[in-house]
Amino acid sequence: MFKNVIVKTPGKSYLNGLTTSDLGTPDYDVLLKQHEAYVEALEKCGVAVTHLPASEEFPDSTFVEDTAVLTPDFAVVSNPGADSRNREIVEMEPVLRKFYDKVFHIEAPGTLDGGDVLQAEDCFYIGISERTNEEGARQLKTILEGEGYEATIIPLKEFFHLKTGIAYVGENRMVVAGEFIDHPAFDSYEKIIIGKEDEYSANMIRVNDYVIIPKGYEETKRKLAEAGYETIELDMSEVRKHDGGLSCLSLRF
Ligand code: CIR
Repeated sequence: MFKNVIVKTPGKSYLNGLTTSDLGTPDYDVLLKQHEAYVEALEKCGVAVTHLPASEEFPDSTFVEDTAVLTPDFAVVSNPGADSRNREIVEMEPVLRKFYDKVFHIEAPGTLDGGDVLQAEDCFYIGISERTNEEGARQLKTILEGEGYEATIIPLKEFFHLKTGIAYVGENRMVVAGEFIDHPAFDSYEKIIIGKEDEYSANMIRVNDYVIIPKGYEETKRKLAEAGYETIELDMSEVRKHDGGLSCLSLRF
């Protein structure tokens, strides 16, 4: 069960943020509405929402997930791999300290984005990506193992972040797309397989009694219903334009 989430309103500078997509320029007003709907959905899931104001200095800072890795007992402040995003952690750490006494850090030359970290019960999976390097992954693995968790490092082949293509929805079930469908690291899980066309919908979040999924993926919705999950669908169009998904917009703990 998650009790808390942290979110941050997107600033107008979001339009100048990083993206590799060719989906066009985000509409800021629509983005704000989509973010509001996201917060409402989280409230429906029964979590307390810490809602941070927009930070114009950091165009991508609404993607709070990348700044930390959180467990019930401790926080790990990440060291984001994109230069323009790295100092987002300076704004986030004081917020985390309100909830946590035990705070670890990923230190340079290690880099790590929270989007590359997936938790499934007591096991963590850490992707090595364009943003998370081997040193950052190794540091996180050492921290997690020192605290009694298991951690497996997964070099990525295609996905942007690890969680771009995989989600843990509880009950030993992994939602997998692309390179993770046949990845041996996930063989012990029951898999919900997402086809190429629906790949974007693999970035979903289980929050207490609901699974929040992007709107417009009927097959994904059907597969989750078949597995017994109640879903909430959200339009993510303006978030997707800047390579973001449902997990990126919150820290859940
Ligand atoms: C970036 O390039 O960093 C942002 N435009 C998107 C970050 C998405 N975050 C995530 O997948 N955890």
